[in-house]
Amino acid sequence: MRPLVGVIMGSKSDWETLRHAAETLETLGIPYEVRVVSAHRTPDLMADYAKTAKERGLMVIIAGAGGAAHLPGMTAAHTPLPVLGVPVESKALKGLDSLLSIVQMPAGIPVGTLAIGKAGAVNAALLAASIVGLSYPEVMERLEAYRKAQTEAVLAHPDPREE
Ligand code: RP5
Repeated sequence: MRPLVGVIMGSKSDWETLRHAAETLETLGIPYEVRVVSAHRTPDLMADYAKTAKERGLMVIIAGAGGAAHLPGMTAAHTPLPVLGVPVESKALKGLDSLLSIVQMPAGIPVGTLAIGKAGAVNAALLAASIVGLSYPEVMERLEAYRKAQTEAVLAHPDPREE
């Protein structure tokens, strides 16, 4: 099946974070593609990727970047698709720079911004599942099953000292 979610990142070094989004999409059986697309190093590729995303059938773009993280905002500027931004934890400022770069979009072009790092990557995929699930009931069912299993796992082990 053709990809419904595009997972892009500013650098190969972001994969360690974004792979958690990819793994979560796989768990939920959502077809996706993965690309390194840099706002700074490959600006033309970024514009082309974003401009053609909708006609290629993507429904959501997950964009992860670190530091002066322009990728999610610039991607959103070139497509009407929902863009979910994942701030990658940077060495110098621990990802606070990435977070503020992504979250502080001026009114007019939104980026749905998630938490810094792995939690943000996983949640971006879950949010993508909620969006895709509006058109694909089987995806919504798998998302609901994922959440039910998560609840049951917590309830099954109420004692935090348990090994
Ligand atoms: C950003 O610069 C990338 O998203 C990455 O998080 C950061 C560092 O990139 P590399 O120098 O590791 O390629 O554009």
